[in-house]
Amino acid sequence: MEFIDIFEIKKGIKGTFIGKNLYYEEKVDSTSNLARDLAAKGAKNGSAVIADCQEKGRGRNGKTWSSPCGCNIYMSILLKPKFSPEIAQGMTLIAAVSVADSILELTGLAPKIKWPNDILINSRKVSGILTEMSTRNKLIDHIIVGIILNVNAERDSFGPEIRDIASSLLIESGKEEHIDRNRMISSILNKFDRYYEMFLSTGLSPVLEQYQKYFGMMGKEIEIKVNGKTVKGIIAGIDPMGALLLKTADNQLERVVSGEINF
Ligand code: BT5
Repeated sequence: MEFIDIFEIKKGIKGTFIGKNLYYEEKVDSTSNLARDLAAKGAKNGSAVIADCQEKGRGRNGKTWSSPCGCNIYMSILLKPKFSPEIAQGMTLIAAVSVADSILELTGLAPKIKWPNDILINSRKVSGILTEMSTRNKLIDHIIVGIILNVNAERDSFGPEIRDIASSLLIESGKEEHIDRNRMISSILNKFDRYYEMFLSTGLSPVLEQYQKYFGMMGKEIEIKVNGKTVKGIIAGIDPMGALLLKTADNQLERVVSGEINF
């Protein structure tokens, strides 16, 4: 087993903003909850909260996220931006390309992004992102970008309900040698730092360009649940705000901001 070593992670941080302040706890209920508490106590914009395991890791819409100890990355990045709440969802895309780039660079595996927040390898989920926003008077108070990456999890660490759909970098690499989580964390934070700077200066387009490289879903026929209603269509792209564009049967272009895709 390899350990999370905050000094190693710090050594690998190249950016000047994201991850400059790091918080590490061995066990938490959820790194995103801890990030929220730290935000209330004045933690700095760009801080990252990392844990070795989570007792109540959560996904979207109250779904749970199994978070065993000693093998994966559970991390939340705190942002206190001045941009408008409508573009906050772009943070999910920034996190997705940061994770996908890091996987490709450090392991040579071929990640695919399933819009909006899943990263798959060989059609199995290895990573998920949960972006949560808190607003005050219609302005953003803070955003917490929660990132999980299954790095060295073994197949039997996944419960039966996810064993067929989940995987880890170690499993997909087919190797025995564990992947260094510290290097992976620094890499994700460095890439997030770079893409976030680009986003602040030129908007989401450079991020989207990179996102398209990993987006294996163009032209696919899908069903998606939007506010309890099922919408069917062919994926036509992603717009400059990060929303999914669907061509429906009556040839309309429908813009979907969030939802769960079924093929
Ligand atoms: C996500 O939710 O994919 C976002 C998960 C974000 C978790 C991070 S960890 C750090 C931070 N702290 C938190 O408390 N949360 C964030 P969603 O798209 O709703 O996907 C949830 C689904 O993923 C579940 O219903 C399962 O099908 C599947 N799943 C659960 N555990 C998994 C695992 N260990 N590996 C792969 N898939 C899993």
